[in-house]
Amino acid sequence: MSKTIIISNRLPVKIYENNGGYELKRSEGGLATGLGAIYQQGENMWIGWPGIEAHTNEAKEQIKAKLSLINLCPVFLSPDDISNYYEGFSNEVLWPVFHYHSTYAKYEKTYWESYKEVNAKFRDAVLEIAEPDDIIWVHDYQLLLLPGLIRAVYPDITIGFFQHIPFPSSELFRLIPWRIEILENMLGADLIGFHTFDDARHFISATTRLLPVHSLSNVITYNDRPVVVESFPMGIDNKKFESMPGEEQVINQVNELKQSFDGFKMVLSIDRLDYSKGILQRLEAFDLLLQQYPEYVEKVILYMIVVPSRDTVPRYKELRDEIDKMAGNINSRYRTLNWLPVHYYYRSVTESMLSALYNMADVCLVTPMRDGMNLVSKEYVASRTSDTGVLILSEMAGSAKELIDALIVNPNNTSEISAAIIQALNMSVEEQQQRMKKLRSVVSKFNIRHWVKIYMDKLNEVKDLQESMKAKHLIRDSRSALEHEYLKAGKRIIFLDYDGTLVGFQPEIDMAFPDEDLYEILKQLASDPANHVVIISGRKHETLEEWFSKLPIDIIAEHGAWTKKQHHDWIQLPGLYSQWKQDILPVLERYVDRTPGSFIEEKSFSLVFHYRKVEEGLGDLRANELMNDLRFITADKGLQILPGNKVIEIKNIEVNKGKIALRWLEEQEYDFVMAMGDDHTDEDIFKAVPGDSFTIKIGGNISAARFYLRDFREVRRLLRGLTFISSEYF
Ligand code: GDG
Repeated sequence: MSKTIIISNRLPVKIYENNGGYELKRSEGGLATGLGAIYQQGENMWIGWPGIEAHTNEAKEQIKAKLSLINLCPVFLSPDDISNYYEGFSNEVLWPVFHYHSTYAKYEKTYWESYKEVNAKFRDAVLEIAEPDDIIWVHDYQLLLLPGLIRAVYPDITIGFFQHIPFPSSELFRLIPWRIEILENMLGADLIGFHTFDDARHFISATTRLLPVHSLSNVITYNDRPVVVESFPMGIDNKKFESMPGEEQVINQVNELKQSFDGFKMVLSIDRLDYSKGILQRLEAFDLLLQQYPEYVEKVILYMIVVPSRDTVPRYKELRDEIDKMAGNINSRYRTLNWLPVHYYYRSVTESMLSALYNMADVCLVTPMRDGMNLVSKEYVASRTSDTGVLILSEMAGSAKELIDALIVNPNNTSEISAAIIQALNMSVEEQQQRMKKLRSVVSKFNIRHWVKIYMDKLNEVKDLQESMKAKHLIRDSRSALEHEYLKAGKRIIFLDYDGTLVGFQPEIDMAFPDEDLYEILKQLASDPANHVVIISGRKHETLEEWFSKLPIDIIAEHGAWTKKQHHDWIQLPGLYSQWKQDILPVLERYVDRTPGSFIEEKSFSLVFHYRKVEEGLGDLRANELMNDLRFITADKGLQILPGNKVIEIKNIEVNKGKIALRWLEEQEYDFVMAMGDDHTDEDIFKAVPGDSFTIKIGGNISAARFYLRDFREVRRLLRGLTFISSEYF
């Protein structure tokens, strides 16, 4: 039976040395709870760094044995690994760039080398226990290379990847010197998850801009494998936070807090020490409030917990010093005999104290500069069983996308934050309850178990999608079936699209002319008396005439508006008109005027807007705009708007590759039909021809064709192969 393996940098456990042995304490974090339902079952496993250095093999074995009792498996890291892979590459390159602090990044080659080595260490640990039909779920930015490293060994294994921190705009991501390797390896996963739609969007645009890959909505096809990119906003263990206020220890702590802060409104702030959390700006906003509204002196306190984190890194130490200074400065300026404005603690607190604080706080102030999600905001909401209290939330936190009934602020705008604090302090109980109820229902519905379930369901769905596409891959394996049918047939018809099928995609349309190799293949193919070869293209008939009229083949131009049978003249499809062009042309010209790199191609019965040379992204934007505009203008003109590969074609509705191909099929009986094409227009042929035809999509996206080939080179190889077998046979 297949098992599930979870991998993250850190195992969800704390290990202590005790009397020459080791003691374990499970982590109580939300992720550990959510994934507990998975990794604690049967043979399933969680692999990660145990957070402790083992100096001897004996120590390693002891730790390993202890962890294996609770389905955990350690990857031991050396002090060098920690300082280069973890503190270095993960926290001094990826963390700052992904949190939009790119100027803090230190692009050290040694960090990168270590990052690669440690990701390979994790891969080795996975390979020790993984089998090809297992499900692998990799977590977070420390292990971006792991999906690709595992995929290289097990090409068909199921791999999910989830990133807990933001994915930045491609303009920031591209600053990283090793961006290509990072993206390629992330694409080793089948499903790539982020907290928000914006992160997913940024990732898709980074891949399509930096790698030669295409995306269709949220599916990126990489090495013939569809990779799905989606947002899965992570939730918390809401039940735990809802029930804790009823526990005796929490009740006692709340009572103690009440005694100490009797008569004061409490604004709560809890974060790890990090420049992404906006702690200094928050203090500034509180300072501003006291400065501008002295009536709040002796009325409100800021209870601020900063949990120690990474403070061996100089940047973090500096931040800590600045927070110390600023908190001290506010206190020294405003404190009175009975009142201290900022209660600042640089330490972590117990879970029960955390719950007591969530319960005590009239306002929870969460103002990160950037945060993948931010669980503190959700924990505060879940803890407010009375439905009172106000959450002030930064629009830069992932959770702001869901918690829309909070007071949403820009964390850089200190006056907006201080105004929000005042609004919160003065909010009526009714309004508090209205807002908090809505917030609580969101947090309760999208909880951590729900998150794990929808992620896993989607991962299975992606695998099914890949399986369904795999049938089409079979052109390699079906080659013998194809050859068998080909040899058996007495009368064959072969429809060949031109651009993208027989030749590669060129930046200039006129550069994509046929070469000697192609002529040779077509000549050979057409020389077999059993073959009827038809080039069926959207190109102008004049161009196709120039290129192919000397070959013993039929030609269909402009998607069927013009046809030419061997030894005959060109015939125009009757009943077509082109007066409509004078209305459409000015519209297209307007678009060309404001879209550098685009141009118009005029054919007898169609107009084409080309944008293959337009800046990535802008072209698609203009194409969408243009399609919307044209929809109205073309409605009553019997025209069709046809989006293709970096083109939009406007043509008579009567002109259709499928319809014209059928005419050929009606004229003669064929016992072998093959059709190849790469874009939307070819789908009409795939649908029109008999179901047992060999329909082949070039490029491998979702299609009505039965098979696919990767590119024009594979097409040529296949066609050349067919000419050989028939000549050998006869
Ligand atoms: C990363 C992403 C994303 C905090 N202080 C204490 C304490 N905590 C707990 C909180 C909360 C957790 O730590 C902090 O989680 P956050 O989400 O707020 O932030 P990061 O640690 O930066 O987490 C973040 C998250 O991954 C999950 O995907 O949301 O965006 O940066 O659970 O309660 N717990 C205790 N004492 C403390 O003093 N016991």
